[in-house]
Amino acid sequence: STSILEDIFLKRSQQKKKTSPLNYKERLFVLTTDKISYYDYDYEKGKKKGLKGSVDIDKIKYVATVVQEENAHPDKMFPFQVVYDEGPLYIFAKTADIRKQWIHKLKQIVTHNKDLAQKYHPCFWVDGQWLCCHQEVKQALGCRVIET
Ligand code: 4IP
Ligand code: ZN
Repeated sequence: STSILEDIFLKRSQQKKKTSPLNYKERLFVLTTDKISYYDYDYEKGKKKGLKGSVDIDKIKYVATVVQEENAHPDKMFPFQVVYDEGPLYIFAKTADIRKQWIHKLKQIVTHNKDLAQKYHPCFWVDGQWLCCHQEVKQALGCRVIET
């Protein structure tokens, strides 16, 4: 399907395994009506290389900004989260406007998803806990009601 939005963002590793490193990679994100995919990007050729991962739109539970961490690096000023059954995918936009545009579009696309969340975590999951509510289980229910 055709792409709705494309942008190069920094993303945090999802740490699907307990032993996965916490790191950040620049990826080309492509949003279509059924998937959000991210690719390795070749700056010299100005085109995308291999597919690194994707999230099916119908698995998404909510999309929201994330409260930025104190003393956040300038590259990490505008985080947003795409939460699905595997947990949160943290993405960092370069500007507030681009972040707003992606969240707006994503919310539109997921409107009719089953099992949309009613609560979320406004802050990051770091070092085995949610910075917002200090719960120590990644799957813990959100601590803030989503305003619609
Ligand atoms: C990788 O670290 C990359 O950050 C991956 O991101 C990430 O996968 C891996 O997390 C993480 O271990 P190294 O490159 O140092 O191995 P990308 O796929 O963008 O390259 P995600 O799941 O975030 O795509 P795990 O938890 O998937 O292993
Ligand atoms: Zn919380």
